[in-house]
Amino acid sequence: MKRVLSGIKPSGELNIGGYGGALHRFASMQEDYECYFFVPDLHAITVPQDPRRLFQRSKEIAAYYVAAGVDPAKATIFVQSHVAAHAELNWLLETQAHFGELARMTQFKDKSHGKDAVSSALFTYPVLMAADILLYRATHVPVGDDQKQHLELTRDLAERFNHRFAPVFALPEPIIPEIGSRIMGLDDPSKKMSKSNPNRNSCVLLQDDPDVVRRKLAKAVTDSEGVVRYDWERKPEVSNLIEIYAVFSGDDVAAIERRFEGVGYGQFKRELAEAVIAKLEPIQRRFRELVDSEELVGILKDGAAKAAETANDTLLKAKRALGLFTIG
Ligand code: AQP
Repeated sequence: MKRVLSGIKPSGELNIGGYGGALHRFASMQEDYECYFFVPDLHAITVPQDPRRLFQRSKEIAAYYVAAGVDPAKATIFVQSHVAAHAELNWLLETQAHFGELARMTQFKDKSHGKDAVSSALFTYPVLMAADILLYRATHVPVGDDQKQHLELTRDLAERFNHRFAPVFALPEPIIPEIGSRIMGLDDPSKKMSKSNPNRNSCVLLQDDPDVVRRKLAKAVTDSEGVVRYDWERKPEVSNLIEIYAVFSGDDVAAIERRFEGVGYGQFKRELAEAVIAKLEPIQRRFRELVDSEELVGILKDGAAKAAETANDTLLKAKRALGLFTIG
């Protein structure tokens, strides 16, 4: 059975980067895989979070999963901190992870750069990510470009554990989509579009009104050539907008280039905005119904119970393999 695990951190308001890299594929994935979609709230707190906002954002991310078409009858939707096995397996795997390999993680280097007080949890974040994946014996993990290194570490830890103790874990394969795996900031195509970027014009939020979407995309940086061509080397700004267009329209890059041949950036950006708005509108409608509803609480309770069954089974096997004194 092919099994997928994926999640989006409740570390800020969801933007079209997370949509392109993750959310927009969730609904179709549930047809081909047994899917676990979770809200990684324990990951979010590796950097400071406002507690009230974190609470609300965790609900929001879960509501977006359902609003974007994930069916709780087909996929398991849950919040990471509702399943205690994540924190437990994290600890077991930390005993197997090497300081040096964690120190090589580029995301840690980026996120800790220039900061005085960095939590030790930010450093060990990839081990928790490995625990998330290995608990469910996920065979496939959809990841954006930036997460490839963490998935490699997951495979290394799984192999190390299986070799030293017993074959408890499955080795996951990455699914890196050709389109949408790196959506960059609208203000600066050298930086990933990110929830924690304080510049609100750097991204389109999933909850932005149509006028805000139009304004932000109209302001997105471009070059002065005036040609809609996909070329990350020479035209990163325009390539980024083409990438977003491809995610939201479903068209391939060549078709987009043909469609906008001889047309200026103004027209391209207007049509891009309409494509984004058309996809977001139904998601926003369903999101508003769900976000503070009992229906969502019910989905998450059922999801946590289902997730815990699989997770606890793996955790018990890992504990036994390590020689911990298990009872029951
Ligand atoms: N800009 C992006 N382009 C493509 N994929 C992206 N992802 C996130 N941003 C982009 C992918 O979405 C999945 C969920 O990501 P996440 O929210 O759990 O973590 P993140 O990558 O750290 O996201 P942010 O927005 O940058 O959050 P902060 O600022 O809080 O760290 C992942 O598969 C990710 O690759």
